[in-house]
Amino acid sequence: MKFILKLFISIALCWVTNASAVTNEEIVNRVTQLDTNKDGGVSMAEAQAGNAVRIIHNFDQLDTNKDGKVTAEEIEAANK
Ligand SMILES: [Ca+2]
Ligand SMILES: [Ca+2]
Repeated sequence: MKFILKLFISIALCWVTNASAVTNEEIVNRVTQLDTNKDGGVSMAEAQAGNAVRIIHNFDQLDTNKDGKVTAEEIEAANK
C-alpha cells in the first residue's frame, strides 16, 4: 500500500514538473516567433502584427520593467 502511494506521488510530481516545463517552452517559442526584429522582446507593434491578443490586452501589466517590450521572462513571471 505504501509503495503504491509513493509511486503515485512520484508520477504526480513528474507530471507537474513536465507540465510547467512545456508551458515555459511554449512561451519562449511564441516570443521568438513574434519577435521579428530579434531584440529579445515583443513590442506592441510586433504583438499586433502577430495577432497576439493576450499580449496586446495585457501589455502594460506584462511589461513590468516598462521598456516597451514583453520578454519571455516577464510572461513567465505573470503566469506564476
Ligand atoms: Ca522585438
Ligand atoms: Ca519589458
